[in-house]
Amino acid sequence: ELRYPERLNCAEALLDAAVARHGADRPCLLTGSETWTYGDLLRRANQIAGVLAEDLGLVPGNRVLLRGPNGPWLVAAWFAVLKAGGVAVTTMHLLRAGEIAALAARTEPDLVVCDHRYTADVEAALPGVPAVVYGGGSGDDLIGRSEARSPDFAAVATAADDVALLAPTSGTTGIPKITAHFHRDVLAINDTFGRHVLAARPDDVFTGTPPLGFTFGLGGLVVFPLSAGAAVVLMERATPDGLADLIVDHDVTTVFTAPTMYRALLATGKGRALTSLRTCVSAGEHLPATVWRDFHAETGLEIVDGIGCTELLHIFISAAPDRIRPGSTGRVVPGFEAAVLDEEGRPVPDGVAGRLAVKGPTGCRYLGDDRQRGYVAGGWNITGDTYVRDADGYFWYQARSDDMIVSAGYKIAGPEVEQALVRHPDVLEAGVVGAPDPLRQMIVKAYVVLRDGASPGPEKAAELQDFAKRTIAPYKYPRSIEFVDSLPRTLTGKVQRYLLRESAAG
Ligand code: 3SK
Repeated sequence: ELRYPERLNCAEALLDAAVARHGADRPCLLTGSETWTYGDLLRRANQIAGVLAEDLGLVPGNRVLLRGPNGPWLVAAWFAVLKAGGVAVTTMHLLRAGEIAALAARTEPDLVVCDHRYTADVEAALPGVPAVVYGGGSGDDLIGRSEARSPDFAAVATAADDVALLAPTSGTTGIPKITAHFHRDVLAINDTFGRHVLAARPDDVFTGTPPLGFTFGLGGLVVFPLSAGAAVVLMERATPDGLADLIVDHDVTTVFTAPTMYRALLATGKGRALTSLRTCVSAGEHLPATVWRDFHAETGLEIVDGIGCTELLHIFISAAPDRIRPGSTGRVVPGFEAAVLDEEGRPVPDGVAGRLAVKGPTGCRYLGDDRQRGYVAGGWNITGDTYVRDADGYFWYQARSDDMIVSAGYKIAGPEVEQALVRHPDVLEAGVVGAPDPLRQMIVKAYVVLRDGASPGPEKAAELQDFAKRTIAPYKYPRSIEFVDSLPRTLTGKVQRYLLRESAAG
């Protein structure tokens, strides 16, 4: 069992402790143009905490919605909120106004901290909520104001089980669920997956593609490297070539990304140049054995697959490199329990497929949500995945057991895309499912019925795709659109998604 002191501030336990242990001069956060040492990050986080607490009136327990692409100031703001005793509401910066409003309706933020390039949607979504902007070089933004502040800030003595993070996760219906995580949970992900699988070292250099607004990224690009005293190279936007070059240029040892990017890295032809890599972590979607083998043949590296979820904060099933069985996600990470259940919630024998359930030190707790009952039973989180466990305790992914579309590591709810499409004046109705895809594993496919007078065709498809990208986060847009005369329905009028899925599978 993991034990933490009763009074624990995870930001202090991570950042102040790293400076004390590894020294202020150690490189911490790098970008293409900047290097922040551990001392720089601590000072800037403290100065921002000063602004939040003293100028903006943040009091412990206040919720701060953070919005921005991966970068050092976002990391500093995250630490600042936590040091000041606030609760960080993590968001994906690509969300549009409607999606932000839906999150805010549930999380009720007291303040927004936003990258200067992403303020428009926030202003539209949260008109009454005070917002402070960073970046853009204006002297009176958060950065400018923080420079006049003391480099020291005494962290608020939060309790280990005070809420530190509110992390949204897309529900299958498109209505987000908000998971609540305690200060101790942030340390617990390092004391489980970090210690037993990753085993990072101070001389490691991390990078990766997941946004910090997704807990996969927050763990992989902040919590794990800082727990080890390692450096992290942060990228705002990753292309396969850009990622490969960055790995080479910075002698990156540890990368966090999804299977789609491992495939794409191979396709760059630069696989053999990735000689500095030691650890490659894959999560977000199932890693097929073929991708594992192709990557191993090209680089000699064994990708560490893992399954995690926002509900449990990070990875709970995985295998360290010397224990990997290609195609299997791995074994339960020490500290967690996992089971495979039938429809009635009873454990099935090894070798039989069922719904994956997990229990552990990091959750699961939804914020004021009736759906808690459907997803959490006796402390077990019922995931949306179908798995088989073998006699050696290895878990083998079979399929999603719900309607979620997992595309290039993003989880996308079909109904949310449908709701976006029907807001277009030419769309009468839409049915959205996943279609198999060689690169992204799944793509979002929309079956669209147009209103009388509108003409189907490639131009209309492109127009609807643009409309979807403007209405919801662009990664959710339907990459394939098929125009149909009607959607298949049951006698009671429900769309028969399984028929659409069969059609999409060809
Ligand atoms: O949701 C996921 O796929 C995930 C994977 C690893 C770690 C954390 C998360 C949320």
